[in-house]
Amino acid sequence: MTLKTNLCNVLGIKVPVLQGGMAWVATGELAAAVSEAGGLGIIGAGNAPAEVLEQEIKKAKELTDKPFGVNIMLLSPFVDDVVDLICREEVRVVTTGAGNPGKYVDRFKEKDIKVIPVVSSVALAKRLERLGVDAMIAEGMEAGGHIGELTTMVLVPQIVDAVNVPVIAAGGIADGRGVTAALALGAEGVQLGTRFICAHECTVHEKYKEKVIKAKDRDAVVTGQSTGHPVRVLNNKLSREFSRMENQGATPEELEEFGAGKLAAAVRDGDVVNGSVMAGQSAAMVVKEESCQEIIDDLISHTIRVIDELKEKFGS
Ligand code: TUI
Repeated sequence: MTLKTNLCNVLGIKVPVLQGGMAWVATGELAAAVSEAGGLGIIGAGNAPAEVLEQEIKKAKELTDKPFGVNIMLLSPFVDDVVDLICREEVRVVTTGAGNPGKYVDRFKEKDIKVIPVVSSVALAKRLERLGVDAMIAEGMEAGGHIGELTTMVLVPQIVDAVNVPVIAAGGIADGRGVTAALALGAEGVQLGTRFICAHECTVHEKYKEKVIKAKDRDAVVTGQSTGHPVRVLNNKLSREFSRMENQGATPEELEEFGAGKLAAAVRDGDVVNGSVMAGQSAAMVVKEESCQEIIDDLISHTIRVIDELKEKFGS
């Protein structure tokens, strides 16, 4: 038994599961492992220069023949170089985050690269559908990292009603119950970030994985509300210090300077005290380290089980 939706045909994947293109976390190795497992692996370009991303794309191409994607973080200073590189490398799928990718859509379409923006409002979704994007990710504020204002539960059905392209639900999904809920809301696929942080193939520092696995229900907090770029992280000394600075009226520039390099410190050096441990609310539901294949197989079998149980309970 498997789970197929139209999105699988659009993207050339076996199961409608995308791995979030997390900055610093989603390397070529992780993306390739997710694609090999039947989902869509996505490399996170984050704030990296194009040369760094080029190496990750090369790694992914060595490890898999299956389609994979690259996430463009639109606030990156290197975004134009990254777009050039993706077109040159003919990456099959692009997802975007943290802004409006409108001005790049035509260039990707010319190269037959599928474009899937993250949208956090109905207005942006409608605008991007008119430009011809292939699908959209409706990401609720349960997600980790940079977030919008609406929850997955209310954002997904509104985006589904507003557009005709396939919608992928993200934010707060960690198991088959979440996948089932997303499908019930009208999504044709799901994107998970936090659970894939704890994949064996994810190269983040072990301490980062441990912090995610130990997280409890209220440990994923939002900082940076005052900067206009709210970010969800796991509570630690850094997040408390950041909130204290915000409450004392620090300027967005001061906060940005204070936050610089902190994600890398957590991911690469394992500094989970003074580093930025970005993760979603679903961290509390991630209980062990597993392979990407185990994660995807578990998601699909759990979803099928939950749907069967629902039919038994309520179906005729
Ligand atoms: O992009 C993400 N998650 C991220 S990006 C990131 S790196 C970063 N670090 C610190 C500050 C800012 C970024 C870490 N995590 N998720 C996708 C996402 N996109 N969430 C929200 C949005 C979004 C927000 C506004 C998408 C579109 C948008 O449009 C604004 C507009 O122009 O209409």
